[in-house]
Amino acid sequence: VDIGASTITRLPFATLEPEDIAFFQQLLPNRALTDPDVLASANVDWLQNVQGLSQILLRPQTVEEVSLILRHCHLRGLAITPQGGKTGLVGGGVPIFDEVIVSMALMNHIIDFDDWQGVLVCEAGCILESLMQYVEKRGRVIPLDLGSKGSCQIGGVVSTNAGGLRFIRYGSLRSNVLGLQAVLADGQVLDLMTQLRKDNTGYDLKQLMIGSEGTLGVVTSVTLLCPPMPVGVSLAYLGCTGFPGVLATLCAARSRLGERLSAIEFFDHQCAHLVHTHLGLNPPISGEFPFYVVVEMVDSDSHEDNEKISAFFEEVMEEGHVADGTIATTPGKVKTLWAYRERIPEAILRDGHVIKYDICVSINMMYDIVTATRQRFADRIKNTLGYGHLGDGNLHLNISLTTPDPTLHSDLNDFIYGWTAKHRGSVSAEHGLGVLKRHAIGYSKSSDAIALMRRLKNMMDPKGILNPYKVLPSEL
Ligand code: S2G
Ligand code: ZN
Repeated sequence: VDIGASTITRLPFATLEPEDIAFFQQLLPNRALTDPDVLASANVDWLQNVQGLSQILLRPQTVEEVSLILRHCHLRGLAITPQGGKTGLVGGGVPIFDEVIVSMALMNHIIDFDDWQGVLVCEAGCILESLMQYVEKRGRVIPLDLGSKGSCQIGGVVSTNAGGLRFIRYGSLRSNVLGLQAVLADGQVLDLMTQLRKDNTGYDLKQLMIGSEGTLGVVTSVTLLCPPMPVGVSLAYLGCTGFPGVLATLCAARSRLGERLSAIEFFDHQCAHLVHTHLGLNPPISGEFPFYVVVEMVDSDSHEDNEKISAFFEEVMEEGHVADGTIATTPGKVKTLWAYRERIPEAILRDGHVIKYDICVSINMMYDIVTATRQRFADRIKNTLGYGHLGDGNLHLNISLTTPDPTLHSDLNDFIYGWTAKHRGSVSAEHGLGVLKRHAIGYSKSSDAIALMRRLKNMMDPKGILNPYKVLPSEL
């Protein structure tokens, strides 16, 4: 099959036989689905970039069932695709051919919550937004926030090592996931569930599962450290006349707001225009600017918020970094203003066929590639958009086309990945590699590193049945 800019050939895995279906239906009564409508949805990713051919969707409810599924598939040589909320952006959560889909959706129970430490223990299929609601009732927050919170699952975001809007304050899932349980390729259950902040006994095996996108094991449960919920949240929505003003605003936020800074995002005029055009959101400030910055701060004292964020706003205005802006200090207005940033991906999807780049480079140069791409491909693309997590140097460069164009996609890959490699950046900052970006891994990792990853994969999954065609560039 042709996917993105490359062609993939099915590997010699077994094919599903009636005996396999009988086994699965006996193991999972009414939860081993072969209905074509159910499969039609399960086989395609959110961005509609990847369309698999799976003939069966399994919905286990317990880790024992996941273990027996993998044990059977391993013995038979059947490939599997673990599936969470299917909100991934690189085709990691859907089959490429007829892999058996193992959905975690029914494993959505909260197992425990330790009030003393703020540690949540839950199954992999829990939806992020429901976990947010659960812990916030207990005075805690989930240390990540994604636009897809309404449907992404904790097992999927951990397997992807997603970043999101709160990364600058709470750091990576690699530090906030304290433990996990996963089922290995042969069905063995690896129990690394711990609620301890510190455990330095041997190799940190959970880190193999975090970010490996279901290719080394199927995550079935997670233990997550949840920081205290801030009382006061306020947000500034700012218009800047140039990218130097964006960078100066970041510096001012860091020095003026310090540890209270909980998020700082930017987006360009093109993003703001599409959010207005395609989603009908009227701009919150008058006047149009080349760039916008959203700054969120949190505090334990809601009274102080207004003073702090207002002083910050006055400073960046006086310094000339910001030309206009507005401040929100009530939860409702904060949520309204976040929509201008959070819904950019949704707006872009309505602009045509979208090609997404998720790169990390030094913050001061992160917009250079947007300008360079816009100029170099002006006559071949509809819109070039730049937005992302300013504080992390994580740019989302999105290109909309009137129709898909594999040649153009390949030219864009060469140009953008080449630029990223030249500036020693990462060709995937938070979305993972999946199937769409696995061939780009060499722009950010040495051939020795990739060879070691391959040896690790072959040791953990000798038959290669776990989420094949993903993450690593080839099965050889
Ligand atoms: C973001 C969400 C997904 C996308 O908005 O920060 O990571 O479409 C993205 O890029
Ligand atoms: Zn992002």
